[in-house]
Amino acid sequence: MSMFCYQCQETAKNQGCTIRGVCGKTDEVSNLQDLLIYLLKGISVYAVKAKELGISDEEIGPFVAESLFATITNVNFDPERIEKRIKEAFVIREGIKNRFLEAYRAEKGEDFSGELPEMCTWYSDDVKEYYLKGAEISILSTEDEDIRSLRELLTYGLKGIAAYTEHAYILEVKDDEVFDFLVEGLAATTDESLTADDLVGLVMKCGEVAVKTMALLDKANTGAYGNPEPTQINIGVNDRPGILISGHDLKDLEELLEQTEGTGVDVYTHGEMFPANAYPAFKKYDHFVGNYGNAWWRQDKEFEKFNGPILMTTNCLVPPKDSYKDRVYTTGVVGFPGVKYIPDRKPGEQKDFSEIIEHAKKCAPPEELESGTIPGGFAHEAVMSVADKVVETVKAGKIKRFVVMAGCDGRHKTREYYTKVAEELPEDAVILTAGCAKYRYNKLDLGDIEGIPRILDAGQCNDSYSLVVIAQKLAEVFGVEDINELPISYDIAWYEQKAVAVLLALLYLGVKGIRLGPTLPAFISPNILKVLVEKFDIKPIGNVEDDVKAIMAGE
Ligand code: SF4
Ligand code: SF3
Repeated sequence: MSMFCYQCQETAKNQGCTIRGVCGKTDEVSNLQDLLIYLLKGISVYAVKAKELGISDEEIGPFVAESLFATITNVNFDPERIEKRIKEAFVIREGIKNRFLEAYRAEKGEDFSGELPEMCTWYSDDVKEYYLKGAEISILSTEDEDIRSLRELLTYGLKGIAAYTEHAYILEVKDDEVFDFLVEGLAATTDESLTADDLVGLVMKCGEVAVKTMALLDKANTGAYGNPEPTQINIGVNDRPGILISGHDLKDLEELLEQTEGTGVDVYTHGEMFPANAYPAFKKYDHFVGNYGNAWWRQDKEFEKFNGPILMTTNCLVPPKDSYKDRVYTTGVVGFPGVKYIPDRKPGEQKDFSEIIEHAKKCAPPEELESGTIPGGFAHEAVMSVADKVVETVKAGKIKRFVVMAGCDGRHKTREYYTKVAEELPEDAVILTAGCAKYRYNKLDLGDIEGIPRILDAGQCNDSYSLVVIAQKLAEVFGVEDINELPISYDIAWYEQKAVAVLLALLYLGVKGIRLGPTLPAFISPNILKVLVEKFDIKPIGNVEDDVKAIMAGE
């Protein structure tokens, strides 16, 4: 075994990737990422201790968030970029260590002599050692299967929170309590004295902070770009060259749209950038044509046909084929060896997209994949503006059930389940969705109920908060105290770690009876699964017919 990773739904044999990631991550990168997380934990141990003495370091929260984000599935495959982060982590760790030791001496009148875990002290400037150390301190070095399971569940939840908080931070919205929890949670994973119950408590707190972070991001996005509006989004193409932008970063899109205006180059979204087409701030651009293609995992075929350059702002990047690799650009936390990188914005300036724009001008227009429009833009504000009508329709028995089918899409054939559920649900059921899971059914013509579309798409996985707001609002208007009394069922598809954060958020809010698929996470041990089943009645997806029946019966 040369690596170990089981953080995503597509992990090998639903047990763990041990030689090379199914996602394409090499053992080298996997071990470097493990070492990076190890050092983030070392930083966090010092940060928690320093905070007890009233010391904080503004640099740590954003660095930890960005670094965790870089380790999410399909974000960064570039060993050099991870090595660079490891070196930065040593510097940051040294800084907080010294400040802590100084403050300790000042307060106690003596030097700190307590024990520290090895992630606080291990150092090397030899890159070859990084690889070896990463392999040595792998996830499997925690021997107790249940403790390992809880530590990883917490870590993956933190990765999801890190991504959301990073997106908000880019839009200059932050909450120090979220940054504090990132370090509190990471430090807790090093604490050998914590029991499984303690860790379950922290996992629940992770859900609480995930709700808070998603609310923060919602505020950041709507504050900057307005509330998404119900929009028929074009899925066809124009006859001019274009740039395809994917991932979740709206700030990158904003600046790209501004810089491409009047250049003769169009802009299209791919994958999780699709919902951007419903924001008033972006809709105003005539050269913002619409969405091209489907969910992330189909990019190898679709990028080939797009003909123009592609900008990957976050996950999910699939190792690019040679046929279009020279047209792929990464930015932010994304990286891939041999692929061009657009550096971060300097303070007070925009990112410089001139190279990708010039590249686009030399390319042929995109090949048409499909034509027509599909609806988007049903975030909380839009749904709430028709709340009266929704309530009326439910009370009249014309809507029997809402089915939350949010989450991720992925390659597994078993995900056809979600298409079939969407098709099989009776005509009085409405699907609430967010995330790239929607691509399994958002091009089906499911019609509407009294003008309310049967698929209400709240946006990116980052916008799952909208679904929480909608559920809470429905609870209010129906006068129910317990969210589980609402006619809402949850049939969630997961793939990467942001979905883990969303799942923990739902558990924290007390949602019971969630169906999770296409497989349960490999990192959940049998005992921890038992806890989740007992406390929250979580269940794996079953067959379509039985599940649809059970969902409609509120089971
Ligand atoms: Fe395997 Fe998923 Fe980890 Fe990639 S992210 S190495 S596919 S478990
Ligand atoms: Fe999709 Fe990667 Fe998760 Fe944002 S783009 S939902 S998988």
